[in-house]
Amino acid sequence: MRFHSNMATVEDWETGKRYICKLRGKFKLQNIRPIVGDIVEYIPDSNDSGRIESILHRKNELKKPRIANVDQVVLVTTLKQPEVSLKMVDRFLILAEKALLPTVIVFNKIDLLDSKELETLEEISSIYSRYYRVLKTSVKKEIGLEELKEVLKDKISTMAGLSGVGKSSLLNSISPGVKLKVGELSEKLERGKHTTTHAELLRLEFGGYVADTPGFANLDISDIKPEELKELFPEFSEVESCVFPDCVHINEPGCSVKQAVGIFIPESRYESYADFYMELSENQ
Ligand SMILES: Nc1nc2c(ncn2[C@@H]2O[C@H](COP(=O)(O)OP(=O)(O)OP(=O)(O)O)[C@@H](O)[C@H]2O)c(=O)[nH]1
Ligand SMILES: [Mg+2]
Ligand SMILES: [Zn+2]
Repeated sequence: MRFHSNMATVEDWETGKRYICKLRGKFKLQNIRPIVGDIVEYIPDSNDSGRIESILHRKNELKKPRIANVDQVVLVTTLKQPEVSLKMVDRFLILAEKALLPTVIVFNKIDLLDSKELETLEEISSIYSRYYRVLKTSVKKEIGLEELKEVLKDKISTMAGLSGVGKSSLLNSISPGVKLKVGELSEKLERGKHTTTHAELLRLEFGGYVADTPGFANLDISDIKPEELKELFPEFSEVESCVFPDCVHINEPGCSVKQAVGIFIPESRYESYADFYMELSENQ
């Protein structure tokens, strides 16, 4: 469930009882470490302490936030306070696609938007809504919270998103018992202050688990191969085949993806693709 000063809080699968567990010395020797979300075998040694013996195979794993075995990711983002770029959203989405994790995109703080900005939000959400479930929420005005509960109910989920977008605030408002710490934004930069410092799985009163996680400032995509990138944009799979079967959709003639930009493929999504492709090719 969480780590605290090198001890892990383990929740028993059958009884729901929690144990503060030491890790086995051999984990350190083998350079392995359990992470939040891991399913482990443990031996209780007294009422509420014990020792983790082994870590079971992870069905999936994300690096940022660091978590294992979730059913889905809730990516929280904002147009204002902080202003999160679509490129950052797209960066996260390719990492989630690579981890084969379904992602729900939550645009939070919609109470801060005027009518013009709300129109912009509609346009942006239509970029994503064909392939991802999109929610619009406000903690302040209690908008979209029932829908978020429905998304989380009876699943194991993780929150993800930049610092200050309202991940902890959203969880406090749908499950008040969790009492998570929330932080102001820094005034000048309108950036979050990394209030949540550790990932922690929380049990939801209405069923399911969700991890609150520290906000990230950047996302490393360098583990992705340039040729593999096109597979991580679901909209590309809908267009006809390009003339060259190994087309990477950058400069090739007869490229169906490029022809579909602005029609089936939103421009900002293709721009992210081309940018990431360059970045990954340069790294290579
Ligand atoms: N206006 C408005 N402010 C919000 C909303 N949700 C959260 N906030 C504010 O945004 C600030 C940051 O919220 P947090 O919940 O701490 O953000 P976080 O994503 O958990 O941030 P980290 O833990 O640093 O990653 C707080 O001052 C919240 O009160 C919202 O819907 N509307
Ligand atoms: Mg937080
Ligand atoms: Zn192509």
